[in-house]
Order: sequence, then C-alpha cells, then structure tokens
Amino acid sequence: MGLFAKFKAGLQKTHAKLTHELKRIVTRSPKLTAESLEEIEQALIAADLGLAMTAQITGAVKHAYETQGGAGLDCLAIARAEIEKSLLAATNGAGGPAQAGLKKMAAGPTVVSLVGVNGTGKTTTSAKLAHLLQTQNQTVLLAACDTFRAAAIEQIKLWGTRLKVDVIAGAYGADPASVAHDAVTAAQARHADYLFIDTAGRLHTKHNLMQELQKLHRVIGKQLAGAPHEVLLVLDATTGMNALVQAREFHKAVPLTGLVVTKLDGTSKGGMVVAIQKELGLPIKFIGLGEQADDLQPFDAKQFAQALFEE
Ligand SMILES: Nc1nc2c(ncn2[C@@H]2O[C@H](COP(=O)(O)OP(=O)(O)OP(=O)(O)O)[C@@H](O)[C@H]2O)c(=O)[nH]1
Ligand SMILES: [Mg+2]
Repeated sequence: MGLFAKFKAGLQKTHAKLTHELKRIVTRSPKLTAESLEEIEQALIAADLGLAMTAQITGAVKHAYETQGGAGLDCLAIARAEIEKSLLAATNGAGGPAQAGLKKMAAGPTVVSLVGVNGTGKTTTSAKLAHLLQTQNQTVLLAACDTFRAAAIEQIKLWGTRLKVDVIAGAYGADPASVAHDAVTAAQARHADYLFIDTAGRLHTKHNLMQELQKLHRVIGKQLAGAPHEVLLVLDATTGMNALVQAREFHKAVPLTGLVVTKLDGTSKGGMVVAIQKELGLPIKFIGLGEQADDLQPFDAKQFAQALFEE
C-alpha cells in the first residue's frame, strides 16, 4: 500500500462519519437555511473538530452562501480548505534542519523524549520512530526510562531486538533520570544521530509523574545543551477531546515541541487532531495508524485534509 492509501485507510472511520453526515444535510436541503447550518455545525462538533474549528467552517460556509448564493455551494470543499488552512498554520514556523519532521542537531545526538499518560502508545511510538529514522540512514538508540514497571523494560527491549536497535536500560525501579543520563552518554560515545527516550505513563500520582519528567529533562539538559531537543506528547486518538485536557497539563509541566496522535486507525474521532492543533498551536508531528513498526507517518496537513474528505 502506498503512503497516502495507508493514511486514507487509517482515517476511513473518521472520513465516513464526517462526510456521510454532511452529505446527508446538503442533499436534503441544497439551499442553506438557518436550520441546515445548525445541522452542519452539529455534524462538525460530533466529529470532534472542536468549537473553534467548527465556528471557522460554518463561518466560511455562511460567507460563501452570502457572496455566491446557494447554487453549487460545496460544503465539503469549504470544510476541507478551512481544515487544511488551520493545520498548515500550526505546522509552519518549525524552522531549522529536520529529519522526517524531527529537529536535527548539527553536532551530537538529537534527543527526543516521549511523554504521555499510560497506554497512549509511548513505547510503541519510540520504537516506530527509531525504525523510521533508521530507514533514513540515521543511527538510533532507545532509552528504557519507564523503570516503574518491569514489563515496560522488557517491552522496549523486545522492540530493540526486533528492530536491531540498542536499548539502554537500567534495573526495574532505577531512577529514570539516571538511565536517561547513561543513555545520553552512550549516544554521545557512539555518535548516534538520535536518542529516543521512552518514559513512564503512570507513577503513584500525577504530581510524581510530572516531577519525574521535569527532573529527567533537567538532568540531560545539564549533560547536553538543549536536550531534550524534542518533547513529544503521545495522545491516543480514541480518547477524543480528553486528549486536549492531557495536552494542556503536560504542556504546563514540560514544554512540548510537538504531538504524536496514535490509534487513528481504530477511531472515528480523528477530528480531534484538528481541534488539538488549533487550540494549542502545537504541531502534530506524527500519526500512528496501527501496531506495526512501519505504522507511523510524519503528519502532512494537506494529505490529512484530503483523506478526511476525498472519496
Ligand atoms: N491500533 C493501534 N494501536 C496502537 C498504536 N500505537 C500503539 N498502539 C497499541 O496501544 C497499546 C499501548 O501501547 P504502548 O506503546 O505500550 O503504550 P504506552 O504509552 O507505552 O503505555 P504505558 O507504558 O503503559 O504508559 C499497545 O497494544 C500498542 O500496540 C496505533 O497507532 N494504532
Ligand atoms: Mg510504555
């Protein structure tokens, strides 16, 4: 399957829900009325696009109706254009050299920390990212900094074996910051291009979790200037708008550089990608479309909007 085909297949559920409802509304009443505009609004909200995006789309539909009249008014095309515009606005301005959407430091390893609540896909995404960068001839290392569960260390080691990527790990219960420190040392010694740090999603309390992350980032920041160079929040698309709340909390504790939205393959809530990017102004860097190593794609605003609306 080609890249776009895979992207589209993964977004099929979101696409179906969104376009089916919009088509039903415009087919029934081709002439825009206050009532049909309200229905369009409801459909957009139901697709988890968020209030701000919904208002932008309905505003554009209304404007088009008032200036061009109802004949040939294509609601879907308008929605697609507005979504694309909004996604591009948050994606732009990243700047600097990049590799597959990630910053790339001129010298020394680029350190990428993956954070998020439990079960969102941090470990899987660390492995997928290592694999993606490997296919681009980058040398990569993984750090097993979720030391809170023994199984978490085993899980990432298994990925390492499968992908032939070295995993720097400590003992179960070890200080995550000290494992991260060892991993940065190893990455420097081996001249690795990228180091991906898998972190815990659950500790005794949420306060602990945020403090651990802050400490981990502080420790490696002292060791290597600017590290972690990327802090990616991993969000589970199936949680819909809940992800927005998580994103706000994490962003306050550990300044994020971008988002990864996973499990888009299993949900019709794909619209939340748009809502979150719009509300937080943080770029979505990657999306997860399955459980395999190559089921991760750099986010592409244009393709995303196209996959949402195109037949
Ligand atoms: N369908 C699908 N499943 C995914 C995706 N990403 C991750 N998963 C699955 O989600 C589950 C949780 O993934 P993990 O990577 O273990 O999540 P985590 O954030 O590391 O979880 P904790 O370490 O418990 O905090 C696993 O069964 C993954 O295979 C995705 O993009 N699509
Ligand atoms: Mg994990």
